[in-house]
Amino acid sequence: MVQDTRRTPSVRFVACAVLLMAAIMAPGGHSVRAAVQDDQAGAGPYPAHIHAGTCDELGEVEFPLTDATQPEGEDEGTAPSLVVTTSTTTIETTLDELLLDAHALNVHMGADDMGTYVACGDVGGVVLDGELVIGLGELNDSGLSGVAILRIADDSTDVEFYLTQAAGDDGGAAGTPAASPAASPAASGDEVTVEIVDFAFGEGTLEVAVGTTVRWVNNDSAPHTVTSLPGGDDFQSETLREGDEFTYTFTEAGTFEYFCEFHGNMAGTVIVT
Ligand SMILES: [Cu+2]
Repeated sequence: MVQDTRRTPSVRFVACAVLLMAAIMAPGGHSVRAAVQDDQAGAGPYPAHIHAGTCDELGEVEFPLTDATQPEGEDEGTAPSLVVTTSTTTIETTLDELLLDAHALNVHMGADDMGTYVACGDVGGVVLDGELVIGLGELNDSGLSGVAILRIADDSTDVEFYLTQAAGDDGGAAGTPAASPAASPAASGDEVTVEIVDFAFGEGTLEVAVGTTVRWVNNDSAPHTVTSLPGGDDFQSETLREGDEFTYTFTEAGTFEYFCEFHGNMAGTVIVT
């Protein structure tokens, strides 16, 4: 068992892993999600690779893996599970060769945000009955963790992995109110709310009068920040988890651009007049 501090299993990770293994092993556990939920947090697709090196010190990409996506099909069962994405790839190397040097399975936020890593696992541990099971730990507060299975297949290796959003972060349809955008940003002298949902800041651009207080509410299961450009000089929120808020009062006219530190492609603008 490979153990290091970064992978010391948090309660959340263990909960996820247990849920995942239960889901994987449950007979007939073909809980699939409807396409409607594709834009849900945690739904991917997530690009992934096996890199040389470790999660702490990633090297070159050695084996690209297929993107992790949700299975398509009809929902079955009486209640939806947490969002799960999966990926299966056969790579042209034996498991023995792979284990000779350090390797890590690293997962990225998306094709347009390869710079943000969401989960990673070092390739090592007990090989039992031709299979090595590794844990994929959360990175960058993505809320995503999972399990990968590397299976000996003749002269190649089948790599399969599962990712899920942390339990409680996203209970599926029931937990989060449907996006009924209260974020139709009307300019007002008092307070305007921007809803953070589906990895976006409301409608992106907001126009307000000088003196307006803008209130950002994170309705995503993923954590975000509200960070002014450049460098959070004007305003900088703490990490906003689901349900958290951040407010800032704009006392001067101008154009204020901001972004999320975890998701570089999440950006917004406040135009103050
Ligand atoms: Cu974000």
